[in-house]
Amino acid sequence: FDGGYQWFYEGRNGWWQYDERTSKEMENSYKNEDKTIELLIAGFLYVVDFENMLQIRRNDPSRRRQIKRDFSTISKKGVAGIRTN
Ligand code: V3L
Repeated sequence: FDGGYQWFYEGRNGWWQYDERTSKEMENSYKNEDKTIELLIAGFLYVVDFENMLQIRRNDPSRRRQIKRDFSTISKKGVAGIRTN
């Protein structure tokens, strides 16, 4: 979307792009300067912490991943667990 930016979460040795719907939700919250939002992903609730740029599983905060907002053209593993390269 906007300016060619997308949202990404950390994988084992690279970045995964968030699915389209979630990315849009994150972009809206980011623009709104929200500090956190909650996401439902594959049956789990996650908190996105925009101040620390982390995604944290609500019922197990040890499960955390770095996130970033970057150009949609960066090298990535795929989208939401679906490999594209
Ligand atoms: N979108 C989709 N699936 C997610 C997301 C998300 N934002 N966050 C976690 N999961 P955890 P490699 C990832 C999945 O953080 O080989 C990738 O999408 C997560 O999937 O412990 O390590 C790949 O499918 C994981 O399966 O709560 O790069 C897979 O890992 C599960 O939720 C392997 O990627 C638990 O994640």
